Amino acid sequence: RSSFCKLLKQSTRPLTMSSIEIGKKAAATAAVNDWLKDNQKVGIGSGSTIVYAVERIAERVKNENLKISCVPTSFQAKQLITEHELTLSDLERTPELDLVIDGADEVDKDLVLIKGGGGCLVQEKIVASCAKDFIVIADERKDVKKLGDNWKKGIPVEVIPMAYLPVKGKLESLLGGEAILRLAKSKAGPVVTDNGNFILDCHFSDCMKDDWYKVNLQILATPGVVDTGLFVKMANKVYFGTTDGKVTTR
Ligand code: ABF
Repeated sequence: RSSFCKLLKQSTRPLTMSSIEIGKKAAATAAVNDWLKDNQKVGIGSGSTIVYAVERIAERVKNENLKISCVPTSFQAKQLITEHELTLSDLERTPELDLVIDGADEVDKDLVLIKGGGGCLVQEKIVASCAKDFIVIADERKDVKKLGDNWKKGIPVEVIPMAYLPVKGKLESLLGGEAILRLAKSKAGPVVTDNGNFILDCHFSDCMKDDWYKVNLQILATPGVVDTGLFVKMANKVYFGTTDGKVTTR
């Protein structure tokens, strides 16, 4: 009887993707369909939405016999590229990119982004800065009126480990909120980035929301800061996918 119940449970379990995943896949697929062209050099972002973009890139490379080389923004991205048998490159061989596709944690009405929830903000910003077109893909939860509306972790800031405490104090006075050292899931110690650095998740007061360009420069001026997860005036276009598979762009 118990095995019959087990079977029944299995057969009635919904096999569909979660609605959030539908949105991520729709945004990623639309962006790759619109932007990927033969002979391009493409930067590959990090996170969960980019997985769908890489799947679509691999599909198009195979079906249309495209020649594409890919530059990763993280160890995860590098693995995705090789797992999908795409051509792996780097910024030494390919310093200028046609296109970069990446996810985001939040996107505001002016296409200012918060990135770095996955801890890869430095490489993501470097790679994005080398591209002619920087295209962002996200599910609709990431679309906000003002940065900080949904993303409660604040602005991720990568810091040199020996400087994290003085930087924390300076950023707390600058931003008017707490700068929290990001801990590993096990809580055994800080998260260490692909560059061997720490991350401070910096909460900010409401008045910061008016001039992200200036806020970014102020954070960067603090010795010990490597870079911030604020991407200002970088994205060309953002694709948002909805839970029913529709896509809107900005
Ligand atoms: C990377 O992945 C990050 O900069 C951002 O934090 C995150 C977005 O992740 P997901 O696609 O899983 O929402 O792009």
